[in-house]
Amino acid sequence: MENSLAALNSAAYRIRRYALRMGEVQGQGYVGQALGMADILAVAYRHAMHYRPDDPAWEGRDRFLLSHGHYAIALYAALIEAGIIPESELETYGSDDSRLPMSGMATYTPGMEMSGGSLGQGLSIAVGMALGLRQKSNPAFVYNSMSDGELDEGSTWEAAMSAAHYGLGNLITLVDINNQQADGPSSKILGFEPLADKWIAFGWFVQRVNGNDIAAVREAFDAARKHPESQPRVILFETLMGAGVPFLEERDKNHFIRVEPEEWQQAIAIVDDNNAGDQQ
Ligand SMILES: Cc1ncc(C[n+]2csc(CCOP(=O)(O)OP(=O)(O)O)c2C)c(N)n1
Ligand SMILES: [Mg+2]
Repeated sequence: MENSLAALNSAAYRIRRYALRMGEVQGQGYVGQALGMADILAVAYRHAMHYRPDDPAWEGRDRFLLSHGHYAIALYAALIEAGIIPESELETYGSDDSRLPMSGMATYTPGMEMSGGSLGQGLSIAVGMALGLRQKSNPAFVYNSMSDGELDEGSTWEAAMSAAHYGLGNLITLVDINNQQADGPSSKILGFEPLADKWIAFGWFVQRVNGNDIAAVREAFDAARKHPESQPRVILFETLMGAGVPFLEERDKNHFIRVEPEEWQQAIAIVDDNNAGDQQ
């Protein structure tokens, strides 16, 4: 699916809006991550990935693994944008019997390819899936979305090494470098730089871009898909938690957001205004 930058910007706007509404429904949530990744998810679901909204289990689909299961709100917003989940369902977010629980669960939600919660698992699962697809001559890509906190997990690097060993050109990893995790800035908790050099040394095709610049994000997805070598690909996205809502961007601690009840509507009004400005 090819889309103009204007169409991708409006998709990112809607993803932000859906995520904020889910935050409002529960009064709290991992909304900063969803705002930070909205541009990446818009490009993934409106430009890069192949899927059938009315048949989410279609064998030819590209797989999107949410390794950072606590980002579920971000993926639900993208799945609504993709037409896989109806918009009305966001009103059920986090409630009993909802298909949209607080952490990603593969058995609950169409389009959720793995159950999350325990960090550092996605890349290993993605390696297995990519090997399986190759075995079946299925040309689909596996996208593994992970957080910078997951760089602290040894399993991530074991999987990175095996992906290169097996020459998995059908595997694309997206790393959300928001430089935050539960206990503070990721780079202070466990330094990960020079990050591009590390992935290169592990045998990957590496790009590092601003994850909130939708044109750069689109270019990076295209280059990752078209890269001619049989090697796995990683895109290191630098993102801003809370992107698009200045009073959320500026908070010190954004890992889990709980704001005053009226502030959700204020945040929605800000993204609505930005979107209206973009359209003029
Ligand atoms: C294996 C594992 N260890 C610890 C946790 C607890 N935990 C939940 S979210 C989180 C922060 C991880 O960093 P990141 O995903 O970068 O945080 P964010 O960017 O969302 O603030 C941690 C440590 C977990 N879910 N799984
Ligand atoms: Mg982080």
